[in-house]
Amino acid sequence: MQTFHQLFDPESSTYTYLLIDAATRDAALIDPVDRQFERDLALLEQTGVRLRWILETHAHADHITSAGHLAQRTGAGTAAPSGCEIRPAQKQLIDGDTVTFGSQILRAIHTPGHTAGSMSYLWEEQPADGDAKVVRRVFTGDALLIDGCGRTDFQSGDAGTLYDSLTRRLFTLPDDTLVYPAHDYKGRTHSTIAAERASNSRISGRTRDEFIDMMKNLNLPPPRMLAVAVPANQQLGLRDGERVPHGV
Ligand SMILES: N[C@@H](CCC(=O)N[C@@H](CS)C(=O)NCC(=O)O)C(=O)O
Ligand SMILES: [Fe+2]
Repeated sequence: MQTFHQLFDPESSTYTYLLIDAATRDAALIDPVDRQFERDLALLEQTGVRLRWILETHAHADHITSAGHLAQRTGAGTAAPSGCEIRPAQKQLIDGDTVTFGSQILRAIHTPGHTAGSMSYLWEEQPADGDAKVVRRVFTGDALLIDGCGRTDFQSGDAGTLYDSLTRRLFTLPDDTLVYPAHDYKGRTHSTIAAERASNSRISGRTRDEFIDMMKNLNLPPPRMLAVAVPANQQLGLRDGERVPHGV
């Protein structure tokens, strides 16, 4: 069966990822978007999986998550970086924590800089057939984007910290690690650590100070939903009085 699905929300250019353990049909979902709720439920039904965990890479500033409502509907657990103040999430992740679904393991790598809490998640997919090759994917949220990186000019952003996360944590992963970001604004789906280390136009060839200077001068307009999205996402998209199950 297909064990990996990459889904796209065109309005915010957000990628959502469904990861499946073929042996047990247990699954994990990363960064779901509220307006894609029905699409995601349909995919869960169509694939016949049991959703174990819904994970957030950070408190997004540009769209609202469906994590809370999907957890209510499916009974899945919710996991979020401990530094993101996403209080209703059942599992508050710190660096090195793991989340399991079937025989698969997702490992949290703290990659602050876009926001202080931001996490990347490493999945070394264990094949159902013991002889097949392990596929290594890292879900980088808005820390590392394809030929780019998350901005550092709002929330708890810090360019120097992002530089350290990129160069010391992500670029030290094996070359063939596939990079799957939370957004791409140009239709690209994925990259590799080797390619980003060699030619990411924001980072490669820049010293830490040069990177900080360049990030200070990006002058990007704020995301349209910034003021609404961050507080909503810190509640997993739940409204007053709504709760998520703590069942896993
Ligand atoms: N135009 C988008 C802004 C998107 C945006 O700022 N995205 C953030 C992620 S939350 C980012 O880090 N972008 C990196 C960049 O544009 O270089 C909106 O209004 O939502
Ligand atoms: Fe973001």
